[in-house]
Amino acid sequence: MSGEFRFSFGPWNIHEGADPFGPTVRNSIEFSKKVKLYKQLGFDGVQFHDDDVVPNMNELGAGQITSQAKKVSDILTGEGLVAEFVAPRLWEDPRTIDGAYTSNDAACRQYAKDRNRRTIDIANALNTKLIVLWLAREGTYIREAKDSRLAVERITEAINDMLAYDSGIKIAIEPKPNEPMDQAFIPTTGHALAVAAITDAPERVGVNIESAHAILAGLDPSDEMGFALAFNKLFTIHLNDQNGLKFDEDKAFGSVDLRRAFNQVRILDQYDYGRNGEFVGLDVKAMRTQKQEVATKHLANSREIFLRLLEVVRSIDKNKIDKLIAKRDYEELELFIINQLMGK
Ligand code: XLS
Ligand code: MG
Repeated sequence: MSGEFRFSFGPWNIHEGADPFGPTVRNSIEFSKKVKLYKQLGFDGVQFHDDDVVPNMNELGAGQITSQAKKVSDILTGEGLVAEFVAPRLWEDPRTIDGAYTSNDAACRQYAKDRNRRTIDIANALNTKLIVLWLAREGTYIREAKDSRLAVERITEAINDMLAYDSGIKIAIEPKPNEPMDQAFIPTTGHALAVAAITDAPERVGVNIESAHAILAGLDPSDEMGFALAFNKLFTIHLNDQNGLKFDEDKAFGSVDLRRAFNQVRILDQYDYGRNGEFVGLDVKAMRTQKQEVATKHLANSREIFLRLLEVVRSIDKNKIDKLIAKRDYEELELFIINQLMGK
């Protein structure tokens, strides 16, 4: 048994380098140029935010949005690429300042639902049935600002609205414990799957597990993946790395903790990830220090590290692991794993 791995990333992963304390340091690359880099870097799938596909979508009607999205679909086909998913960007518009689905303002909540529907239209135009929901502002800066029970009901209601709008779509909730909010309502895989269970179509709601988000929640990403796999809910993944509990760093996969990365690759391979068409998605950012001409290395490098770890995973003597587990000699097992990672 083994996984089958195809890789994807989003156009936002080729980034100008701005951070909250400084402006851009690299020129923007237009989508028509970015799209040409995918195959060169070893990728087959494109992840999208809705407005990566139709930038001015809030000014257009449904029909116009669909026809613009179809043009992007043709570009992908021309490059031999497929769209992996579309995610509604519900954190930049003035109507999402206080959250989208959990905003205290009914008109803003309605805006978010309407926007979801257009996101689904775009997904259909791109021939993908997967919608990712990163619930960016569904949380609080101060505890008293929102009712946490009502918030979960509102998130569920928004998801139900999407499920009813299109009976073919699947939704992958991407949990994250904080940033931009102080506290998020759906911080972990367990929370996301609990919400999935109370929706109108639980079998169509799963998760997108991002390594850095699990780490920010103090959890091990491979255990989060195992949890989702136990429920058949690992619809997609966002691999990256994270150095401790700080802002979301989106570092290259495996660049901080190789063993933690090894365990993610291991569980994915062990449980045949990708055999139902799932992608190995990356959500990585180039360091701000990277110059323009080398600002895509983080993508190719993350993929290379994944594939190198896959070789390590597949070359490991499983009998040896089983024997050490049977003897309960975990110190020896630890040294064995570390030696494998050190190429010994
Ligand atoms: C941010 C998220 C975002 C999603 C897509 O932390 O990772 O990039 O993956 O909306
Ligand atoms: Mg992500």
